[in-house]
Amino acid sequence: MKTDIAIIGAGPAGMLLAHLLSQEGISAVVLERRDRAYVEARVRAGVLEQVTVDLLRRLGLNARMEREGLVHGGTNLALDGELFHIDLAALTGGRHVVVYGQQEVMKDLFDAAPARGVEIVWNAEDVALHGLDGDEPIVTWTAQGEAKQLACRFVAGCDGFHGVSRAAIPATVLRQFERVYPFGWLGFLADVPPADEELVYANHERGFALASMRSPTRSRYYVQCGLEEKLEDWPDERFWDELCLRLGPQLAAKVTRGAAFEKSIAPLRSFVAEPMRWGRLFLAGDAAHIVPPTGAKGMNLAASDVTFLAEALVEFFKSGKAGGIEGYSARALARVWKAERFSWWFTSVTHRFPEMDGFSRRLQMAELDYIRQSEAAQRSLAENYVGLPML
Ligand code: RFL
Ligand code: PHB
Repeated sequence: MKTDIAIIGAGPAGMLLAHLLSQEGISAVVLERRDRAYVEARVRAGVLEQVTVDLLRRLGLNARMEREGLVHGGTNLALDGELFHIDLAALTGGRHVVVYGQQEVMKDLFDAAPARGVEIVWNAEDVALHGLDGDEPIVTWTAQGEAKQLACRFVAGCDGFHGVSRAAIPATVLRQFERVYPFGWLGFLADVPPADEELVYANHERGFALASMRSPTRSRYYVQCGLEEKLEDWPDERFWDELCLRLGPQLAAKVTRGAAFEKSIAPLRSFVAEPMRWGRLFLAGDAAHIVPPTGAKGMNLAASDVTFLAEALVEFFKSGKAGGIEGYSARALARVWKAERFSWWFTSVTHRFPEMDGFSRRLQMAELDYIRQSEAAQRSLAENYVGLPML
């Protein structure tokens, strides 16, 4: 087998890149370790930045998102139960976010793949990358015990945090920067109407809580939890009680309880690998960086990375110029680090840290109170939340 770009991983980064390249007539094959049902069932991101919405429009994969996505021109913060509104649209010259689940984005990307000639190899086991520092990389894998290989011009490592691509960069070249947070998020998905029309990020003395949604009839809620906690420790009633306590009485009165059909615990981490290119290998999305979910940036960064990468590859294949390819890592990292900063900051002001003393707690309260009172502070939050420009 032969192709221009071998893409490792059929998550948002890999599939968006495959569609972008196919639109420009550049051939690509996506190699995915799991099957489609598994990838589609993973409950993850919920909020799309303008950049991601624009990308789906450019690809002509926006019909269902326009129909079913919920446009949010504002969001809310809560401090010990007291709510205040951040008018994202007014503060950013009319920008907004769209609530449309990652699962729905993936379904749209997979559904459109066959008609657009986007080739996906499912259940590709033991993917390995070879010859990345030469001109003719090769990707090998096994399919039902049979050895396979793909010759290509470039490899796009879109295989997430636990993939093989980042590890193919020599340790002497790769630099990794990391913060691990001493807590996780316990997430609940239930078919009950959301408590509010918009999201609510709540800082409470007992810990962080988030009220989010997938549709007018499906709610997504999170509470901060300890890393040692297990799902068995959280029967539905305990979750709803804790959530309501942290959201405060005003919002709790509007919470509809119901059976959760998905529950998960995700640890929080900030991570960046530099550079995002080595030889003929490019990293994009979670393969290169992780943000804590507080800023809702993970999937959106995957979308901005592959937008930059597709631009560089198109330039190379259409005009033979390598400038875009050589500049990809620096260009992507400049945007990534700003999202890292925002996600770290938003996590720091909304969560309870185990080592927190009275002084740190009061600084946190003062910072949130400052945001409530200062339009300048609200604007800074809003412009980061809706997504910084693609420079
Ligand atoms: P993915 O989605 O992890 O996809 C990588 C794919 O590569 C495959 N793979 C391999 N394939 C072949 N060979 C190998 N050796 C392979 N190893 C792995 C995997 O099976 C998988 O299919 O990475 P990608 O494409 O970079 O996309 C990143 C996003 O999925 C992620 O950043 C977001 O989900 C993060 N995130 C959020 N992002 C947002 O933009 N907005 C949000 O509101 C938001 N909320 C969240 C989140 C992530 C969460 N969790 C569960 C970590 C909320 C949560 C709770
Ligand atoms: C979600 O709905 O899953 C979600 C929303 C906002 C976040 C993180 C997750 O910041």
